[in-house]
Amino acid sequence: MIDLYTWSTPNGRKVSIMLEECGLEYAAHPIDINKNEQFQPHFLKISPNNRIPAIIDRDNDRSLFESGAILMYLAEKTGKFWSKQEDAHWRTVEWLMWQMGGVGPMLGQVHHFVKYNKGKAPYAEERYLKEAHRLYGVLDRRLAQREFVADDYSIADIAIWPWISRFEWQTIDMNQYPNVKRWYVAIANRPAVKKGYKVPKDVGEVPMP
Ligand SMILES: N[C@@H](CCC(=O)N[C@@H](CS)C(=O)NCC(=O)O)C(=O)O
Repeated sequence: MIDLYTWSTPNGRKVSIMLEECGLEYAAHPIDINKNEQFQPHFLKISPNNRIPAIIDRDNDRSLFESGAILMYLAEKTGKFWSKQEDAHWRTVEWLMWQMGGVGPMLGQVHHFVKYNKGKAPYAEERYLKEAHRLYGVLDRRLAQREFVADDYSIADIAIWPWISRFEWQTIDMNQYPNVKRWYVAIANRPAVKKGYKVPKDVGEVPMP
């Protein structure tokens, strides 16, 4: 049994999608970041960086924060979505880190400046939109050669996909990135993804390009 502390955001959805994909039993506990619930002392004990998501694995009482670490932990626990074959294993890590270091932080800034604070900082909008297009281009070129980013469907895809699901917020026309679009739609149609997307609350269907 896993306790998941989360909210309806890309980083939170990575973990609910992974839990659904692995078929693990879990209970979702909403941490409403719009109400600053991420600063509650009980949450800070397991997530000292005051950010969702975090988990507690009740099988061993281990707690973890940082979505990338949680995905790796759940993949190791279940033996799913992270190849043990050496090349595929490290390709998965490579693209997972690409998400954690690039896609998340940069697209997060696009949401901040372009979606929520449009017109306040034109240079920031230009910079982060340019970076968003660069990252979509990198992903598109990668997916031109393969079905998924690493080997088979993996924690790298599970980490990247929820950020791409905000393509409308990012003002991205997915037709400019046909390989990303094909990959995005294929993953969006997975039952576990549709279910995990609605955790901790149903805010509508997965956006389709
Ligand atoms: N690197 C972290 C980022 C987590 C993160 O930025 N979470 C956001 C929601 S997507 C959050 O909790 N924000 C609350 C805050 O900024 O105080 C991870 O991947 O887990």
